[in-house]
Amino acid sequence: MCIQKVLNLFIKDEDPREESGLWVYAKLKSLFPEAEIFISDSDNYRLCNLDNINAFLKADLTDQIKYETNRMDCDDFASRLHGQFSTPPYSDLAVGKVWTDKHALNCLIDQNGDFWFIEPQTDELLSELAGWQGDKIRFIEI
Ligand SMILES: [Ca+2]
Ligand SMILES: [Ca+2]
Repeated sequence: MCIQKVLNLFIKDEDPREESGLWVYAKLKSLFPEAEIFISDSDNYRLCNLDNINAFLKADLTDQIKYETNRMDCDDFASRLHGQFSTPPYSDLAVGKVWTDKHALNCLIDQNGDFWFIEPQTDELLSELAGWQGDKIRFIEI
């Protein structure tokens, strides 16, 4: 799917579920009580339609970039993908960046209120961390 078609999906997302920053904070804190949670926006967040997110991830080329130790490794993939979601019409989506004890990756909250990890190196959505991604969430910025 080309990026213009992906843009249209988000522009035409006519009945999005939105929740406040406080709601997002409470959701994340209930899932990861020991993690530091940083909420960037005071406005409402648009919860993610997973079909649209998968179309976005398919069109976006972050996962195609060649891995290089330090210069283009997990933190850079996660920052790049978070950046790709940081212009309208995507920038009010509940998509963020996560640091675990071993790894950096991304996350989202879907329209059912469920939390997902996004692995920016493979475009996979995961309900739980795989072992190599770490055991403990340290920080989430959303
Ligand atoms: Ca991709
Ligand atoms: Ca790096």
